[in-house]
Amino acid sequence: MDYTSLANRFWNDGYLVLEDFFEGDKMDYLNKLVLDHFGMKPEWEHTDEFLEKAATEVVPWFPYREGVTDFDLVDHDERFQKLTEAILGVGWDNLYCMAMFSKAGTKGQAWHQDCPPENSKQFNLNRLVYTHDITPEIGGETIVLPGSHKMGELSAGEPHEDLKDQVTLYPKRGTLVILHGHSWHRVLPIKGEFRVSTNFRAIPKGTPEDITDIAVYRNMRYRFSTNEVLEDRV
Ligand SMILES: O=C(O)CCC(=O)C(=O)O
Ligand SMILES: [Fe+2]
Repeated sequence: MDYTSLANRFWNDGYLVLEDFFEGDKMDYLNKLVLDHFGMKPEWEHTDEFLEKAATEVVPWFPYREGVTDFDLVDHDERFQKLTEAILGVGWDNLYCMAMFSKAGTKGQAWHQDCPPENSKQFNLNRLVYTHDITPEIGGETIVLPGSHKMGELSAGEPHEDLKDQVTLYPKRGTLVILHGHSWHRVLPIKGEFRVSTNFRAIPKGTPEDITDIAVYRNMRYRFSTNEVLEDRV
């Protein structure tokens, strides 16, 4: 694996898609673990205001915070760690591991940046692992605007509208998607029974641990720790 050229591509586009990065049987095992945790009808964890305004319907689970270490199957993968280091440099660190579940008929996630983009050196790195196929039938495609990690603040506007030059990703079981936290991205509505993705978030050296507390949407900035709209955008 040519880590340097992959890292260069990442820094150019703001994302990378690597199919068949993880073995299918590991993915099946982790997918079952996530589904067993959530059941098919988990309660929302976010406030009604957030769900409505952010047009984002997803339930997070932080397995390590509950002592569930099975996700080491991914986290301890040497290629995964080397690729992360090629992108973030020495001294990078894990931020947290978050499995995300969305059920049938939900909205997905509106356009957002995971953290404010004003300081280009301060960002989270999403390392998204897909434990089942995302297909046009299932929905929940991940959409990203290439190069947008260098474009500053997400444009204000409709939470879910199509943007020129957006790229639609159909990650499969075992696909790794690496995505810069400043890149403009969203998730389409879910048509199938469920959608699962697991994000092994990482940070470069010197990044505050609460970097993802404030997210930028097209209609607001939102702070999760206080469940607060910090700014309305029009
Ligand atoms: O699940 C995905 O494909 C993307 C989720 C996302 O926006 C994130 O983890 O920051
Ligand atoms: Fe995101």
